[in-house]
Amino acid sequence: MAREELGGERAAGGGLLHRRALLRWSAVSAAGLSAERVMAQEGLPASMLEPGAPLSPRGAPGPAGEAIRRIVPDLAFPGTGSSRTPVHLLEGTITPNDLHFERHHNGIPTIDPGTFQLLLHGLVRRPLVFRYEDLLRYPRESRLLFIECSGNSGALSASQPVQASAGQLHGLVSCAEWTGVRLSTLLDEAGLLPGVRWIEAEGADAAAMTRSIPLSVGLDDAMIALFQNGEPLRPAQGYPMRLLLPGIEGNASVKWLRRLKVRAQPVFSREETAKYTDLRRDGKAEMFSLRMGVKSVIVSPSFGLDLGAKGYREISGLAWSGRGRIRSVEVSADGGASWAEAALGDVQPKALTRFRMPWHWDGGPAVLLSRATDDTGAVQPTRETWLAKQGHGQGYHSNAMQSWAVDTAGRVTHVYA
Ligand SMILES: Nc1nc2c(c(=O)[nH]1)N[C@H]1C(S)=C(S)[C@@H](COP(=O)(O)O)O[C@H]1N2
Ligand SMILES: [Mo]
Repeated sequence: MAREELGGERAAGGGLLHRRALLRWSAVSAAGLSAERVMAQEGLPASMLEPGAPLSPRGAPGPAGEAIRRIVPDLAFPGTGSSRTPVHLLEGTITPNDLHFERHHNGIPTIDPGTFQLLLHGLVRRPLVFRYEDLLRYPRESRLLFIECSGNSGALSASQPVQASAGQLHGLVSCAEWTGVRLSTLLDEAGLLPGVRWIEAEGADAAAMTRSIPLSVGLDDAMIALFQNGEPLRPAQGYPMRLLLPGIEGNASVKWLRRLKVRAQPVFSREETAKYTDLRRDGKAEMFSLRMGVKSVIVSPSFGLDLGAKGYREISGLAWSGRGRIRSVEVSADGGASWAEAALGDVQPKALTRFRMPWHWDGGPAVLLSRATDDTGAVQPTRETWLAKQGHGQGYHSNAMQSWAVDTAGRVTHVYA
């Protein structure tokens, strides 16, 4: 363990340091060995004494990577449910494809891209049919975008804080570089007729997932995604093609997309009436509350990732907004009494943003919280504010602030601050 000297000024209570704090790490290890003595005492490591492993056509994670797994529940119908991204075990903002969360309503269909077709019909001048290979010939764009299930963080509506990892609580969000064809390009080609307001999207899975998308969303930045982090979509993510609606609740990004019907009215399908609506206090339900709110979560430290020795640590987490870019993330180490602004990594609209906050843990109890603001000025609500709008038992679209308590032993638990 290296010793550090704090060159940065305190930015808020509980040991938060300025986000540009300069830390001067001492070059002396805990055992008091200097680098020269280590070099002199130990010969070359075994890895330098024989040739390494051969090349391979497809790489595999090393032991540390292999241990990072999606959180998969035990289900009666294993194809129907969701697996979560272990956000607390990952760094940066990009979710590796084999760790992207999954939400399937009736399993992953097997689809032959050679015969698969996307139909575009309804209130258009020319109905069109696209084969996969046709779409591959259209102009493409690539964008870093998150997908978040509107059921994500639903556990925050429980009366007692659920003791679970950040991945278990918030892992129905992932972020990838998606490449595909703008939906507006295809709509332009088909030619919209007057009176068009909605687009019905239907998946080719056994759930026949069907959603109505407002035309404004379809004409804005909606994409037919074909590639995910550089490779063709994974079957779990909708291969050969999916709708991808930046910033919109994940459910509407219909996977295995087989049909788009341009309409004057919404379909009022099961997934936009019985499900994915927001029951309010007055007993009415909001429908088509599609845009995901501004949100942040601290993933390190978090439940299951206890603190070791006191001293310097980085508090780090993820922030995102369905409305655009993250403008700022504030962090508190004293349960919300004082706040300091975190440093932000690369900030892209409707994508995950990494935030980092230097912290000197003095070994005392602390309550960690984060609060994001997006570029529309929207601020992440407290849990109380968020709950005040929800009808009984509602958990969709939870973007409330979440707190972790740290005790003197460094143990991290979920608390309602
Ligand atoms: N055809 C189809 N599309 C679908 C679903 C589905 O079950 N079938 N699930 C939806 C839900 S609820 C979510 S949150 C996202 C999840 O996308 P992912 O599995 O790629 O993470 O896909 C959406 N698209
Ligand atoms: Mo979802």
